[in-house]
Amino acid sequence: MRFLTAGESHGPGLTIIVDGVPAGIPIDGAAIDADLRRRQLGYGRGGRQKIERDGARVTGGVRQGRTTGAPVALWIENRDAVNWERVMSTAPVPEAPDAVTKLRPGHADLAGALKYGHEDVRDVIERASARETAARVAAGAIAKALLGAVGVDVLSETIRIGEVTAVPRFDRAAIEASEVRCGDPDASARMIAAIGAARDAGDTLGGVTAVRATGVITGLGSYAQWDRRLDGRIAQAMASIQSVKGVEFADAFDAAGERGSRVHDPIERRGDGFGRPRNRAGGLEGGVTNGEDVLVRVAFKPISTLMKPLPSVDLRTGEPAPAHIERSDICIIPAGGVVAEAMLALVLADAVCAKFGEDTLDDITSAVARYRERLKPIADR
Ligand code: EPS
Repeated sequence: MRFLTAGESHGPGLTIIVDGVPAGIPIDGAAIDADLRRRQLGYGRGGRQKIERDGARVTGGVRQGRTTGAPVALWIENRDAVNWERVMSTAPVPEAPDAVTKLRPGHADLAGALKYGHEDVRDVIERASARETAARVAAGAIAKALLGAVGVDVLSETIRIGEVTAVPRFDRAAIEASEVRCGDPDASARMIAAIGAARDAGDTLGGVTAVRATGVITGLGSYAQWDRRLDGRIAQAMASIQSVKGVEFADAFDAAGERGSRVHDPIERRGDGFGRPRNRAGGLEGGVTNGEDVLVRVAFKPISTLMKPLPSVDLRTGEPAPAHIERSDICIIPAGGVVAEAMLALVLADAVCAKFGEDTLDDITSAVARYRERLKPIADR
């Protein structure tokens, strides 16, 4: 299962194609839209989220509430597009729109303009924008539907905003009740205060989201080749999210400073099979899922559009000029968690299809049930 997206932040909308989706997966349009709504929420979002009412129109690959095996096509309208018709016109307009030439440090502006030879940074901003993450969340909802049918659930929780940290508890109700998607009410209040203080200072804040997949089937991914290692594939998917600068499994950066005896997870009997009393491997050993929860932490840099801009240079003149200012967010960590859920779901769903087939959901569920029967000590099979 793979997906592609197209569309600009202020163009007519976002196009999504999810290919390799097995037939027979129940698709609930309301569930896709609920995830899109979760991505729009969060204290510290910018004015854009007051304009948009993100919802996905399914335009292919689903009939009578079930996938058909054809590519799933989705469309998300940008309601803001009506305000940008002249600037975003695909046909040339008589008087060219004003060019953006003041470069924002931290955004794709400089690297993108130099790479593609653009003289108007708007050509970079529009596609580099995190607006594209709405498309990822819609694609991720299709992956979550497949995973749900085999008992896998994905959830994220904010564990850091600026200097405020929290321990993840993955209490879904508490997370969704928090304006920053942090289940600890005390930390949540302090995170909100930190975002307010950053806003007052004309500044922005980054943070960390923890993502957990439960019910993970043992044996997804492989150690046999570098590009089949699932931890590597998850890390790539996470690092591709706009603003992401770091990825770790469980608490890997802390574990790196400890002795092996404290870091590796002892193996014990659990039920008919095997289990672990702790999970510092984050559910992956040798690039293969070991049946424990997959635990990933994703670090987002602070948003790079600053209301008090950093020193920069004008792309056209080469003269010093403060960075370009445009409407943006103060903090996107609550939304980033929802995007990270989508990316983890897409990688896991693809790994499920790679192991159990990609034609029909029935083929997959019966193969998973048969396979689970042999996940026990050899003498017990
Ligand atoms: C976003 C939409 C964008 C930004 C944000 C994410 O809308 P606009 O540019 O119209 O305000 O708010 O993107 C960024 C912060 C960024 O740096 O790219 C969205 O829908 O998530």
